[in-house]
Amino acid sequence: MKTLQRDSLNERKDSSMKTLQHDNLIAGEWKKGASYSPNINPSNLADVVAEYTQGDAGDVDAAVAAATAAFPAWATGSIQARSDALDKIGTEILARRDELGTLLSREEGKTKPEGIGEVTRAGQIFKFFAGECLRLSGELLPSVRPGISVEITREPVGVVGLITPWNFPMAIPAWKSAPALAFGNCVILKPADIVPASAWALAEIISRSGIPAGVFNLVMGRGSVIGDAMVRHAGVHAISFTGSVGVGQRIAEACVQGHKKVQLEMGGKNPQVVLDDADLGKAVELSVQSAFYATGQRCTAASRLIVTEGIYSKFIDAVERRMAKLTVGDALAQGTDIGPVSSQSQLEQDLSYIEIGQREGATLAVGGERLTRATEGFFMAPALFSESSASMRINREEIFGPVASVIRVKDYDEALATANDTAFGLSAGIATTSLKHATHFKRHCQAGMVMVNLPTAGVDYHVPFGGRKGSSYGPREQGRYAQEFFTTVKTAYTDPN
Ligand code: UN1
Repeated sequence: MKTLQRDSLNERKDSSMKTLQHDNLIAGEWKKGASYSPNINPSNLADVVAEYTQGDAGDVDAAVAAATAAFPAWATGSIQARSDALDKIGTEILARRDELGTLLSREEGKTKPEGIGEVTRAGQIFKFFAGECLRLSGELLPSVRPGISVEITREPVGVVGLITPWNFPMAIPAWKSAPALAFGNCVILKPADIVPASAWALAEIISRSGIPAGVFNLVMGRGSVIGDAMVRHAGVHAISFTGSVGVGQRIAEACVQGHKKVQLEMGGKNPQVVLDDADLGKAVELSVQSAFYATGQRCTAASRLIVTEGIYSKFIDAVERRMAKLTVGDALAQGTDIGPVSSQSQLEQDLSYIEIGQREGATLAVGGERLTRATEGFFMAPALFSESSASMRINREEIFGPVASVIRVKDYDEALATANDTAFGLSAGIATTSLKHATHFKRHCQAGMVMVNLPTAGVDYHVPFGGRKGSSYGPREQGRYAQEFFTTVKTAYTDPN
């Protein structure tokens, strides 16, 4: 598909149309990087959203210098000014949610309602942290030594680097940037290479919010260049990353060497348990939602449907019927349920797992093939494997596409053991009408988030987000808990006499 991308570019040049070029935001100024790269719509490869600059290590140096210079005044400045700026950003995002949601869907490929929903979430996150920065509190304790007091306060960490993935081009930049800024840090945001438009739009809104120059910087470009320079830069004090396990591991190692705080959100292989006593209609709906919406490209997606034998056949039949009604197509077209896969390399990975699953002996019950539509795009039919077993690669490795497999189990105990039989631990769901099993599952599943009769994906913005085992590392994101990562604790002793 690389060739196709080049073709569409040549076409554009031949017709000498002028494509808009977007620059990095460094020290309050828009700065050109070394080159420009086209942002291509995965629903229509002939559609170039715009061109975005590609920075280099020198741009990271400049952004760190700007953030370092801006930090003292921002860190100790008015929390009212911070709150007002965050509120203004949230208000503008919400007012422009249709336009920004459309842009997001055009560059990433999730459907327009999903794009608008994500932008709405981003606006709400800024509003939430506009309040949260006024509520940052400490503790006052007596010392074990008479007459002395001890104050425990939270201070900003310093210059923080935010490295965000392509599957939530606006919500994840928002949920890392908003708490970072709320608690007095200076930010360098490096969005995923294939989705710069939403992050650029966010940076442009932030640049007009009253936040001083240098407090928020955007450096676009390749992870191997910009991300690498950020994690190795001595002037960066913390890195918050969402992305793959492999990259997360390398970032963690570099951060430990450089004594940086680090927060990682990585993969998932989330189980959705369905018990015999589940409400079948509900179980089908939430499984299809979790597995295939947003094209399955969510670290919270359910990819292992663990079903007890009494409901197994009914469940498979009903899921197949439901999947037959899904419309796969252009993300911006009305009536599309499932947009395209976001990139050629992701599509290749998804299709390779269809082969792997079949080779391993799972039954491909529905879908799994590449689809053609009116425009050239990365369309794929959502795939369901049945008769799969827990040891197969399709049930152990994160695929990150519209692919789910069903595992048949005897009873609740086997379902729980199978749910926990994974290297990951982000989200876990159970569909049941049994209070006893729901209660037991909430306590005993090894995941950071548990959903009872709800999809594994699609979380609230005001409560902690994160997982266990190979999924996450470091403090939780979001909600009040975000202060754990974006502040550092100071313990002050006073003898007033
Ligand atoms: C959600 O399910 O609502 O990258 C959010 C991801 C997660 C976000 C999921 N960090 O898919």
